[in-house]
Amino acid sequence: MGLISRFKEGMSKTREAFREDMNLILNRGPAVDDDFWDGLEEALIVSDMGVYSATTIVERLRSEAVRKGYRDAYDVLEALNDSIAAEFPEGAEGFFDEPCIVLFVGVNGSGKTTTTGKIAKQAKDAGRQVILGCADTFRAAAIEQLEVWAERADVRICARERGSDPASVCYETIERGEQDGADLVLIDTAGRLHTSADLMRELEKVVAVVRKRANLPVKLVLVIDATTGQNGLQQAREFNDALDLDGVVITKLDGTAKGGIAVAVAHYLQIPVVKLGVGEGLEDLKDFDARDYARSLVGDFAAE
Ligand SMILES: Nc1nc2c(ncn2[C@@H]2O[C@H](COP(=O)(O)OP(=O)(O)OP(=O)(O)O)[C@@H](O)[C@H]2O)c(=O)[nH]1
Ligand SMILES: [Mg+2]
Repeated sequence: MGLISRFKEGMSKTREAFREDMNLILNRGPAVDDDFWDGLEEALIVSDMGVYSATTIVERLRSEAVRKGYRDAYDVLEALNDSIAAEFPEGAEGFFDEPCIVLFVGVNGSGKTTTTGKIAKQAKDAGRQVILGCADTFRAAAIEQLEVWAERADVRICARERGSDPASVCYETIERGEQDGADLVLIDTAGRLHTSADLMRELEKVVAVVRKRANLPVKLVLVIDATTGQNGLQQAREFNDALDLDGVVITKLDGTAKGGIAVAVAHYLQIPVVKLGVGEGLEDLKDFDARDYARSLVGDFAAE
């Protein structure tokens, strides 16, 4: 299955659930009344967009409905994709294109190492000079795991033995990157719970060292597992409060009914979703497109 169809397939549960909810409402008739708006809002909330973004989307549509004179529920649903897409701030396009140092952060098992490897591969294929840094010196197999990805992507890697200071590994990675003329430095960090004060402080320290030593712009990317649903929003808030994030990658969209979390995170944090993980393989990484994403989430009522 191709990347796009895998993504569409993964999101199909969200889409079908939404369509079922909407069909129940539309069966009563196409009138755009209070029941319709309430039903629409509820259906959006159930897709894991979060109450606040669902409310914003519905309010935007409501005022548009008056302004543009939508005649019935189908007119509204036709405009729904645009309204969802409007929740995503700009900045996804070309996020990794300029020379930069990127740190991937997130809770345990969210897909940081996998995403680091996939992005390395994409960049290498595009002719970039890439180096990976393994700042996960905590987990036993972390170094070997990133080494496998470095080999697959055919890029260099800087790692030290387990238990080393992650900030020093970053320092060394940047130094080596400089020597190699690397224009993309990708640093994988250890998974940590956003609720663990000690580990969050450690990460703040790592970021401070990187910023100080950096010869290129530094970008902090949070990796969120879509299947965690609304907990992903809490993670995003805590990581953003501690680090001031630049972008978000949403992973595991190949098998979830919780794709709405991307909307919630983008809405609350006002940071771009920069890539989507749609599988475990080297190539399973998709560029983010707001309208595409909206369409996969709620379907396309206009097309029917
Ligand atoms: N289906 C699917 N699985 C994924 C995706 N991204 C990562 N995984 C899987 O999720 C698991 C965890 O991925 P890792 O990349 O090791 O996650 P991590 O955040 O580095 O984990 P820690 O370093 O332990 O915190 C692995 O089994 C990956 O193959 C994705 O987009 N889709
Ligand atoms: Mg990892």
